[in-house]
Amino acid sequence: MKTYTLQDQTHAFIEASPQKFYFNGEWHASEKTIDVIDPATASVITQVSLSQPEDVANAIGSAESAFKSWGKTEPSERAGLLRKLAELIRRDLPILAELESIDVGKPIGEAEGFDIPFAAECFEYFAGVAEDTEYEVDLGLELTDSHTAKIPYGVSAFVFPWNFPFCLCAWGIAPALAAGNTIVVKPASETPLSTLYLAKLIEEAGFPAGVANVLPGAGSVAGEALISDPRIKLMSFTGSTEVGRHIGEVCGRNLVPAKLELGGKGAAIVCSDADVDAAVEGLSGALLFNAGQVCCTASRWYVHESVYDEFVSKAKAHFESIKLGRGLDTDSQMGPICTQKQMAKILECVAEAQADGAEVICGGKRPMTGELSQGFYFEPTLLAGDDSNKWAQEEIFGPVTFLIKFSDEEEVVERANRNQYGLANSVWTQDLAKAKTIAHELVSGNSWINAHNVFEYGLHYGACNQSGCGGGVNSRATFEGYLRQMSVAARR
Ligand code: TAP
Repeated sequence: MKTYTLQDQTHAFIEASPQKFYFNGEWHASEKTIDVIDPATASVITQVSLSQPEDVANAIGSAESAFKSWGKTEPSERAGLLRKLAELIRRDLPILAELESIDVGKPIGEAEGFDIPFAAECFEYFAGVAEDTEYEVDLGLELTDSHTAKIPYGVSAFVFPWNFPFCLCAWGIAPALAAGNTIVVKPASETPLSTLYLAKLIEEAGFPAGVANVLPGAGSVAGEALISDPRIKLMSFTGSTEVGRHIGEVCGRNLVPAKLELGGKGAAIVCSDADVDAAVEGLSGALLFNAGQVCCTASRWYVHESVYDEFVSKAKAHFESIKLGRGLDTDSQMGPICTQKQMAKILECVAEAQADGAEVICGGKRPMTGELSQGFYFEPTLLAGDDSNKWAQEEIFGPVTFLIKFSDEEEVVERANRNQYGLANSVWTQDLAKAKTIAHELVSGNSWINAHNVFEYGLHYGACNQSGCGGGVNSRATFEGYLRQMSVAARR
């Protein structure tokens, strides 16, 4: 086993405890703090100062003042700062990857190979979009000399979850800043470290004071203060459907547009003519990535009866071969669950699924001996049964999937669509024409073919039903969503 040693700069960052929060170009602290826990060992990494409602109010005030000039900057100036930020993220990639690995529990290779570089790319992508957008579009009408002007909203508020703190933050704030909005960000209380480090880089890149503000704080205190402040002009939330519904209600009262990116229970349909090895590898890889704490993962696997036994035995062998371990041990293939609370929830869901008739084909437990018993680990788990089981339909958010045997391809699409969510599904078949038909029939924001978790900047990633509304991420449409349209007209 190769154990990774943290860089001196990472040590220096976490030793500056309690970490301060950042607004109006300055670092602030409150008397209240929270312990940041390493899920691999349940030990305290550092402490973070929790922002209070008055801090949030002051941050919104500074973002409102900063908007007066930031909203009028040339797109090329904003793009230059975003590219500088991307350059700094790449420079400090090892530090950011280490922070993400110890805070979330994910294997260091995942953080180095995906979370951090993909976030840097996001700032570069939206820098380019900001530069090649037409901000005044002539309407060519007969009775009026008129055009549409695209204008940033003003202060945009962001609340993020704990599963991909750095990457999701980039997906949210890059288009908002590129479009000329100012931002106030509340990261999840469990995983604030990489977002606080990002604030340091934002400061170093030279963004004017007040343009970008980062305030960790409790959802029920700082989060409530942020979402309910009437000075915010746009709300963006990524997290659970339950909290998303509450935020939608609060924003509705203030008539603030809300972009809600919520939970999911993706289906994968493995047809009789699928390449079984590729399906097992692709779906297992997608499910076990980030220990299954991925909103868009597939956790209902509908497998055709003709390939079911082969598929299940290969998936079981794959799941049982996965090496659990600390994110910093470079041979770990899956890390711990991010929080103790989430680990306890997964255990409960599996027990309920079993009580409701599901068979546990492998996993279903947390390791209770040795080093792993100290952390929040959970074994890769295959459940099998009927899709009427509650946990075949509701999000578990862990390395657990539900296998369902089917016989009729037309009927299975209808069954897959009988679910409250609408985030991401996939279809597995060697018949590409059939794949496209099924992909279109599946009701979701994203339909993938012979792959699961497909991301590229420019490819819109959105949601429908209980998985969210009001936006989506990663495309030109996302950028346009951070601009309001105004008509300017004179009679001819
Ligand atoms: P939540 O419990 O919903 O928490 C998300 C964020 O909301 C946290 O920062 C939390 O603060 C804050 N919050 C809680 N109550 C609040 C309130 N009353 N007002 C304002 N903010 C409040 O979600 P989670 O457990 O962190 O994340 C897992 C969920 O996120 C899953 O359902 C997953 O599917 C979803 N998710 C969706 C996506 C997309 S793109 N659709 C991506 C990732 C995750 P505290 O941390 O202080 O509690």
